[in-house]
Amino acid sequence: MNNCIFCKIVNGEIPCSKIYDDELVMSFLDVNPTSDGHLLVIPKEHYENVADAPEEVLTRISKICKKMGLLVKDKLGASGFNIINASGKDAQQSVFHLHFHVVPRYKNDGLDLWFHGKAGDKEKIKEIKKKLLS
Ligand code: DGP
Repeated sequence: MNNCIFCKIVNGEIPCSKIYDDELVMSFLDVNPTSDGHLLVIPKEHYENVADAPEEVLTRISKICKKMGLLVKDKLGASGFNIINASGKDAQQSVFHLHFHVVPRYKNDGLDLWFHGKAGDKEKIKEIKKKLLS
């Protein structure tokens, strides 16, 4: 893909702090880290997001996300990690080359990356279920 920043990273046209590389997948440090060791895991082929990526690519990415999560626990002393993906502009995706964030978490790191949902309307949930199963 012309002009895709992550394709340029894959092709070595722009530098990155590479941590993992195989024939399908790469992982490198995010330039705008949310925590120490924040990594991105991407396919080498260009896919826009989860919606257009083949299942075998997603399977490999998920294995490497686990590997990277275990790496930050082992090497950086993270006590946990979040694996986060944005698929689509309205889901806050900003780089349109599929990627998963592996965000290391540390005891008392003060980050709050989780949902703060409130109890949903039961009728609406029923309607949505009907639509999804229709
Ligand atoms: P998202 O909102 O999920 O599309 O996040 C894209 C991430 O990509 C964001 O955390 C910053 C990171 N990023 C953007 N450009 C570069 C780059 O050139 N190099 C690296 N290492 N990360 C980048």
